[in-house]
Parts: sequence; C-alpha cells; structure tokens
Amino acid sequence: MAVPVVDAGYLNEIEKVRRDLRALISYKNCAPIMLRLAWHDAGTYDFHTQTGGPDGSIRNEKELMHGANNGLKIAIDLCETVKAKHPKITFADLYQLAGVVAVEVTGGPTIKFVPGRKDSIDSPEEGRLPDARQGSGHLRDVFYRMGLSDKDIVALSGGHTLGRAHPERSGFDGAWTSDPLKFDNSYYVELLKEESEGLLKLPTDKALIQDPTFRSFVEVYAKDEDVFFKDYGESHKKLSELGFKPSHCYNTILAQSAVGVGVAAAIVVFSYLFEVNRRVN
Ligand code: TBV
Repeated sequence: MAVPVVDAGYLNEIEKVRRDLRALISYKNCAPIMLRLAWHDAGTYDFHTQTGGPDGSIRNEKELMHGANNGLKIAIDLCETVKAKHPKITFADLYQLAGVVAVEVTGGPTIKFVPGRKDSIDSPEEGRLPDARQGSGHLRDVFYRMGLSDKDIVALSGGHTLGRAHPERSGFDGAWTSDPLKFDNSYYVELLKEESEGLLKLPTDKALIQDPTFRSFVEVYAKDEDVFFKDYGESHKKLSELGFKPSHCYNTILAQSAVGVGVAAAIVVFSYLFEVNRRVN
C-alpha cells in the first residue's frame, strides 16, 4: 500500500501532474473516459465496511476485467505516461486529479483537489457499480451504499454531458448531448425533452425524470447552469474523497501558508501605516 507523504515536495509534484494532465487531456480529447475512470475507481466505495473507493485499485487486472470497466484500460494507459514522469504521485490521487482536470478543461466547474489518497492492491468484488439497465431503486441502493444522497445522484449524472456509449464496451450506442466534449447543463435539457433526435437515454437516465424527487433536481439544473455547477462541484468532490481523510501534514502546510500570507499582509499594513505616520509628522 503506497502511502503518500503530503509535504511541500508532494504538493509541487501535484501541480506538475495537473499541468501534464491538462495538456494530455486537451491533446487526446480524452476528458470523457478520464472522468469515467475517476468515477469507476471511486464508485466501489462501501460506507459500512469502509472498503473500495478512490484507492487506485481499478488498475488491478482483476478489477479492470469487471464488466462495468470495459474500455477503461485506455484511460489507465494514458495515465501511465504521466505516472512514469511523476512516480511520486499515488495512482489514487492521479486518477482523481485526472477526473477533476477533465471537468475543468471541458468548461465545467473548478473542483478543489485535496491530495493524499493511499493506493490499495485489494479490489472489491464485482457488482458494486450501477447497472445502466435498472431504475431509481437500484440507483439509490448503489449511491446510498457510498453514503451519497438523491441530490448527489442527479448532480453526478450530469457527468453524462461528456462522452458517449460504445456498443463494444457497454452494448449501448451514442452520446447524451450534441457537444460531448463540452461540460454544461445540456444533459438535463435533453432529458426533459420528449424526443432528443439521435441522442442516448439509458434506463438509469430515464429514471431521473420518472422519480419525482430526482425530477425536481433535473428541472432546477436544466433551468439554472450556475446551480448545477455549484452542486456538481460539491458532489464530485465528495465522490473523489469517499473514505479519504486528508493527512495532518496537508492541513499543516495549508495552515503554514495561511500564517505566511497573514504575516505578509500584516507587514504591508504596518509599513503603510508607518509611511503615513512619517509623512504626517
Ligand atoms: C460512460 C452508464 C461519467 N456510463 C457510461 C456508459 C454507460 C454508463 C457507456 C460506456 C461505454 O459504452 O463506453 C453505459 N455508468 C452508467 C450507469 C451508471 C454508471 C448507468 C450508474 C448509474 N457516469 C456516472 C457518473 C459519472 C459518469 C457518476 C461521473 C461523475 N460515464 C461517464 C462518462 C462516460 C460514461 C463521462 O454514472 C463517457 C465515457 C450515475 C466515454 O465517452 O468514453 C451518471 C451515472 O456509472 C450514471
């Protein structure tokens, strides 16, 4: 189990990885599959047993072979090129940072990234990720098991604003929106239309307009992109941190830099007052 030491050097490495991911994801147009990778690594979390979650275990062959993960080897291999340049970062942090950057570079909300996830070599049993052929009861079972809410279910489903389904991976075909490389609220706008010519609606997508509680969130997000971005950012951050407690070191570094900024501000204020004082005299 790789346990990262979140010191100033690690934070510096994270910023370098962030820049490399921005370049890679823009160049390869692979934001959708990077977001799916981050979600599938995190989405195995079980709140009661505290197993699964964003721990990099999806790279284990056994877990990668789970039916829900079809096609994700592409994303794992793309991440390998970044890991090779920056070996210090854990796979768990790398995959979650890739998800955050994917949302950012396609025009979505900025999601605060807290580093320090540990890698695990233990994979959970197959069947923890949701099945696209089922309805609202199944979605709730899966997301409540992670400790997430109805609002999280609807907000995170907006991730389908990116990408498409591939017949050879899931058996489904097509994109959810007309611009699958732009992160916006069009997933909800399309969902509320009776007919979306040529666009995909999975049974789990349709469940969001059939269930009255889910539907009320869909209506808000279709109308107001700012509310969607705010809620999506919060839900995505929660998903990326399931079972993760930021390390003491990280908080200490943050506190140190906050103290640094405070001291610098105080010096500026004092020297200004000193100047004024000198001129008055
Ligand atoms: C692809 C369905 C982000 N999601 C995707 C596919 C399918 C589903 C097509 C795979 C393929 O054929 O390439 C069938 N995935 C599901 C269902 C669930 C799921 C039903 C569970 C309810 N998806 C997602 C969340 C997020 C995504 C929470 C991110 C936050 N998924 C996602 C993207 C893509 C898929 C960006 O699940 C496109 C990938 C809850 C690509 O273009 O390669 C929304 C929800 O987990 C369904």
